[in-house]
Amino acid sequence: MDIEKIMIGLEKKHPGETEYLQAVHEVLESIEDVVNENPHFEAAGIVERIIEPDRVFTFKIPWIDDNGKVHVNIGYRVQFNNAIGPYKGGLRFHPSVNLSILKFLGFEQIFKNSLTTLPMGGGKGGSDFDPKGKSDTEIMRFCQSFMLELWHAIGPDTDVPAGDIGVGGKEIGYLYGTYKKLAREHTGVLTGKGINWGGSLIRPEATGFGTVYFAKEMLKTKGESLEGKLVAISGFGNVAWGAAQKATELGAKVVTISGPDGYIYDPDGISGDKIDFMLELRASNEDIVKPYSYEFPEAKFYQGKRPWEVKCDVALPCATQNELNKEDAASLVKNGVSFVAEGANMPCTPEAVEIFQENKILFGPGKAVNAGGVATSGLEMSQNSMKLNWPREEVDRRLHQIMIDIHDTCVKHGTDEDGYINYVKGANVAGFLKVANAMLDEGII
Ligand code: NDP
Ligand code: 2IT
Repeated sequence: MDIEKIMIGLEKKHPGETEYLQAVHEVLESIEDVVNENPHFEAAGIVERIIEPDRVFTFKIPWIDDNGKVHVNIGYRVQFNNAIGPYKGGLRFHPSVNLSILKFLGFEQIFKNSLTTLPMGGGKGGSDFDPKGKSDTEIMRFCQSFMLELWHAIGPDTDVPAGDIGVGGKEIGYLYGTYKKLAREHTGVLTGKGINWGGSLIRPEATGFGTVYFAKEMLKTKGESLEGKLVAISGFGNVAWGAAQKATELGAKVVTISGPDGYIYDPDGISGDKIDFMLELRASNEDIVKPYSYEFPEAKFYQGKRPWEVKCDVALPCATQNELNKEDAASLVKNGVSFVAEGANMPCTPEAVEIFQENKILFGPGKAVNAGGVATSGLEMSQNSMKLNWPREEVDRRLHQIMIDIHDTCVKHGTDEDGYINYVKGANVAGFLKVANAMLDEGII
């Protein structure tokens, strides 16, 4: 396989789609050996076919604000690959959203969903709509307009969207209500639903919990546990709070959270009522973490800075893509970090990942580490199909086991000759093999 040639061709077709090209490049580097060892993959054009989405929907979303003013946003759904199950992946509402970002997320989702062991293909969607500062009725009207276009393209056995940045339980509710009205059916077409209308227990905290379950397994390979460890977390959204809660429960001390305005360092640990306050901050729709330092004076706020300058044993980037660069990685290494696990999707730049790996620091990539979110979405789909609800303990037990299994799969496919576990390689190879073999079985289509 000639990676350079494939990348040049892809860039020519999709100029400027930097995040998408970055994600593809990383996967190609990891799977180069298995593709070369399996000429039937090349003969069937598996790589060329897996790196292009099956189709992309783009649509206009007009909506009216509370003052009667008309706004127009752009909506997307990228249906990337359905070789092993219906397209599955979140919706992101954020002003930075563009096709490149959604294609990178949809591409990553193929391998992540494959790793979960559940039958789900890869997809992603969203809009450049900014939910920040919008009233509930504005968000509702926007979601209704979004679904008016999208509902034709999705279905419980076709494509099952969920949440991501800017899309939580509230938005899923409005989207679901609109779908139900248009399709005249009550099915598991979205995940992350409310518990009274088809949702699964544990789904809200699943990504954060899964992240920590995975990190726990990483520590175990070195004979260590989270007990007494200092943990730095970025972000303060859905993934960050679940991770903070579970890490604390397992005996670690979480010393940072962050928002776009800067980060909070709390030497006493962010736990209990402090996590509740973190959730209040997030619900305020203002997206700032500074008020935490007014509420808890022992905590310090660092304006415009990222948490990667603090001393910690474990770093969990849980905010957004490319939020941890090579300088941040060098600073973490200097301060003695031993484990880095990505709660967000692709938060570490390729240069940062290289620094961690060169220094033999165990590094878990998002597609493995944060797969607990979509895995629990898969469990929600199973419950919807069976028309029953599992208790909290049952969902948590399954989630935990799935994370242990993903970890073991990464170790199996990613352990180098010197014993270092290259989780990036392990996740990409294992995720790829299952999908590639399914594509082989299903023919060139
Ligand atoms: P949320 O919307 O709950 O939280 C993300 C928050 O982080 C946003 O409010 C955003 O603020 C803020 N943020 C953005 N950039 C930064 C930054 N540089 N530093 C600190 N904070 C920032 O989203 P989630 O928690 O759901 O998602 C976080 C990450 O986890 C994303 O990468 C997502 O793709 C990934 N993920 C989510 C899953 C899920 O189930 N929700 C599953 C797997 C992965 P602002 O709007 O101001 O930028
Ligand atoms: O990035 C992700 O895996 C998610 N945002 C969750 C997707 C899902 O379908 O639950």
